[in-house]
Amino acid sequence: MADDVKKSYGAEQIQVLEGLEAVRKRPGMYIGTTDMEGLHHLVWEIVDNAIDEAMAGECSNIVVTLNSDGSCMVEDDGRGIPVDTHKKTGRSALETVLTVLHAGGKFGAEGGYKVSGGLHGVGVSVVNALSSKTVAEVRRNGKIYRQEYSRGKPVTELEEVGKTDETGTTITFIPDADMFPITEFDYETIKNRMRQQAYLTKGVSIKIVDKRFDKKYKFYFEGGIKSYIQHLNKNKESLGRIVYIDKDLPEGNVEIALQYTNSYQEHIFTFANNIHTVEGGMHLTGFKAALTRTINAYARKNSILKEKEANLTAEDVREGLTAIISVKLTDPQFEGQTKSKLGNAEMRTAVENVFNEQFSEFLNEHPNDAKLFISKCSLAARARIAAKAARETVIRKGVLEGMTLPGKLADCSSKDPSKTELYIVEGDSAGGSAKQGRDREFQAILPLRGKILNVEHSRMDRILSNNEIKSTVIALGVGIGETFNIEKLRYNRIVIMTDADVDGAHIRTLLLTLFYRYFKPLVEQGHIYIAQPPLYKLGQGKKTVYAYSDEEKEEALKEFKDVSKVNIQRYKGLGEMNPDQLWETTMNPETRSMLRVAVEDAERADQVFDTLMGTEVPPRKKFIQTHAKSVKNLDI
Ligand code: 0RA
Repeated sequence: MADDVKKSYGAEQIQVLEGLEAVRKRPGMYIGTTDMEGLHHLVWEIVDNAIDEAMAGECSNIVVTLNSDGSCMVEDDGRGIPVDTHKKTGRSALETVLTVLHAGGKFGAEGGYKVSGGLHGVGVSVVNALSSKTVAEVRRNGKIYRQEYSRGKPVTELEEVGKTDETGTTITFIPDADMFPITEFDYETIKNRMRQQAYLTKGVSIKIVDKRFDKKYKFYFEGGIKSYIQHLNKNKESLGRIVYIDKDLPEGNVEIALQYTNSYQEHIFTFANNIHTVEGGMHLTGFKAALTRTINAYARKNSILKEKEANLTAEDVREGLTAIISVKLTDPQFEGQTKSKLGNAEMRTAVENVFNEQFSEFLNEHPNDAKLFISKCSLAARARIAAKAARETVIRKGVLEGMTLPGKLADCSSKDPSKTELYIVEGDSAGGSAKQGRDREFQAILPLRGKILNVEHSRMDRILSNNEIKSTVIALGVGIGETFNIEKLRYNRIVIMTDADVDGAHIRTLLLTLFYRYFKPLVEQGHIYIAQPPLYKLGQGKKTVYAYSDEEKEEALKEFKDVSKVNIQRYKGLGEMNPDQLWETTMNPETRSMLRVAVEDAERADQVFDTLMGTEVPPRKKFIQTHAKSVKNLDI
């Protein structure tokens, strides 16, 4: 670093340098982790700042470029970070933003930055601190300015490098390899986030360009969250049109879009200042209250609900609903375990009042849509009552109590759930082999006969009347619905073991759907696995090799002396393996490999399950063709 730069720092500035040192000492405090998530946090930080400019109505184009030199460049056509001297630090505003922790846009009156969002951010300075090189270019006042930094410290003065009639900011940074074990950005991760941000910021165009792999994508949604609803519902059958509300209030901006579908699930996504409030909060509470109230009021007024009929419950009016609630406010309070719950009480009343008023107006103006919505809700109410009765019968009969383990379950002898495994096996014959081949100390076997019910198309009462599902639920021990309790899980690992053919894949998907929809914590906490039986057995004389893929088979062939005389057996089903072989290849923890099922992202997983299990056929076909092998791998 140049001496003159160092010398000119005032007392305050020295403190500033210490500030960024703290970021390098404990990066986790600022960006959570230094794994892939933390690495991408750097990108979100810069993009969020550009989005703030867009929310202020000052920016309409953002380009994120991943360069071959490992850098990420974020370009926007906002106002450009100010370059005039900042009174407190004596340095330019640009340098202050890049080197002062939490300086961000909070300039107060003198900086003139109306803080519309971005308050969640840790600040551009954190990105700078964690980058081996940062270059900031600002287009402002008819000029182009440039300054370069390394690990949070300026290495050049702020220079004027040209003229322009445009405005905007370009930040290019290379994540510091001393800070991040992995420094390669992931195109898909960035693309997904950019899609979401583009939906949430109506009218902004966000482009992602990957120079490393020659890929690019552009997002632009004139309809904002209305387009988001269309996207979320694209594989579902919708009921009526999308309701859309966008209102500026003294408390902030409230934007709501919703649409009913004929599915049984509810999907409500909430955001505050473009941050996904996973734990909900005041805006969600206000929305839910208003939804129930408005629908009941309309149904009563128009005699769709008869006098003697009970009100629709909050659950009834949310069945099959896809909704997005996005609020923007000046001083968001994020609470909860993961700081993703909006705490501002004024937002509850703001959302509740606006939605009450505008949704009533919508229902009055669109009586046909109103009828569609309400008949869906009434259907949900009738089903709820029927399902409750069915469930009570089931529970009364003790069918789900641990006492009556299914007869076909071959349980293990260990009662320590942290060590045990349950193999759910397709078919009786494979079940037989598995029962003989297993280590009965810790491995239990549950054979399933034929197909299980597609839970996507059924409600709880029907689901519980399906014998295969009932056996599975009883074997798991955790109960279902309101009786679900993960503490009662009887096995640490639940392993789906099906044949390597289309039927096997179908059964696996049906089981995954069951787990995802009704036992989500089991998926989230990594209890669900997919067994990997071999596809081939190669033999010659006394030598036997198993291959788990076509590539492996080709590799394995090379190990034999006389390649033309190798006996290759292709396993069509688990049943073709004898118990010893099944143990050795698929069940022995010393030698097997399994896939752990991970839910990367609830929204994406949900789409996947909808695509695979929903009623619409074409998207399902496309998905299976393109993603057939992309399950997370974990060898155990
Ligand atoms: C401080 C004040 C102003 C804008 C910004 C920062 C700003 C920061 C970033 C980071 C990436 N892109 C950005 N664009 C703008 C307000 C400027 C004014 O009032 O003219």
